[in-house]
Amino acid sequence: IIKPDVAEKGVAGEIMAVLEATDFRILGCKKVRLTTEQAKAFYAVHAERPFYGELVEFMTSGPVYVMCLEGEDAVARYRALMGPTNSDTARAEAPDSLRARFGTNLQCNAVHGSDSVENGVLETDFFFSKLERV
Ligand code: 3AN
Repeated sequence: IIKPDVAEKGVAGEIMAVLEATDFRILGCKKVRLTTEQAKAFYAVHAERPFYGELVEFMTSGPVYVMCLEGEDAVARYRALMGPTNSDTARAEAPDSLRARFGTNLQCNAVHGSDSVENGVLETDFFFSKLERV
């Protein structure tokens, strides 16, 4: 997901170009504005975390681009490409990562990625029908 902090900054194409240049195939892609209910459902795993409310508010604050990606070792490779959760940490530890380059801080960190293959399946099923993944 290209999150609301950057989705309308004109860098979505740049982020997608990085993905394609690093051997990810974009099987599905769309721009959506999540409702509160949808964002709550998507982040249900974080429901007990103290930042859940803020996270839902942030993720519904503007449009996002959601993508379904395919590639060799895609989850691990994409998480490395994203960098650490906090963009400030990312700038110190992984300056070429997407969160270092495009994000601002812990919450406004530009991009989301699934943390396991299992969650990748659940999360892409959340956004895409079979017809939309080609
Ligand atoms: P990641 O996205 O690196 O897997 P998670 O799953 O721990 O990180 O967190 C999900 C999202 O919640 C993060 N991308 C970030 O936007 C937000 N987040 C995580 N920790 C905090 C926090 N302490 N305060 C505010 N937002 C947070």
